[in-house]
Amino acid sequence: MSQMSRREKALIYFCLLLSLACAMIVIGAKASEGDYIGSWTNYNVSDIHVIKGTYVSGDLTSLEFDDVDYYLVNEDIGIEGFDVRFNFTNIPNNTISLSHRILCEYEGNPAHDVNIEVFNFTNDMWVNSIHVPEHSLRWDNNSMSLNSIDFNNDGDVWLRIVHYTSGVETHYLNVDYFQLKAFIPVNTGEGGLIWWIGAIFIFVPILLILYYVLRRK
Ligand SMILES: [Ca+2]
Repeated sequence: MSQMSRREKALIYFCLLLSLACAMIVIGAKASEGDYIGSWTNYNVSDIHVIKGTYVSGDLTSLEFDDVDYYLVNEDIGIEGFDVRFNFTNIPNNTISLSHRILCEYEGNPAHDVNIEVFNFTNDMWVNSIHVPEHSLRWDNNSMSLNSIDFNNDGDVWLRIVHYTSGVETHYLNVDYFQLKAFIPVNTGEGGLIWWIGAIFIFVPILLILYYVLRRK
């Protein structure tokens, strides 16, 4: 093998430093709490249960698209207006954060309390209430910032929309679109696009160096 020039040596050192920097970024980001490398995956509702209120129309597919095809529930009169459960299943156990996307409309009294809540399996309680206003509201990428250990029970995540106050028969809940979003880190190999890009940047410079050295022999 002939002797390397200073320019060739500099190129090899540069490639090695690039690989090292990429490796540190990938490993460091994975280790930083709240800043994992991974991706958000959307999940459709698996089951709906109207605990209180009166079912009017719609089904699971109504909740999959923003298309004015609603899941519609009428308030019960005189008692707690409605309590509609939206269950999600097969959520990966390594999910570290949960969020949701919803487009719904509460056609009722703005003074009434309508909330989206999530079930805490550790405390056995509905928590993290988000108030739903009277008229149409689109929530997109609205992070609930949940530590999914408490809210992901072996793949099950439960959300509900609840009307605490007494119902009125002319009031309705329309849900056009509802999805759970789960942030899945890449260390299990799911949703690993960003990780793979980082990995490629780690190994490509090394492969280029090997190719260059072998070619010179
Ligand atoms: Ca719809």
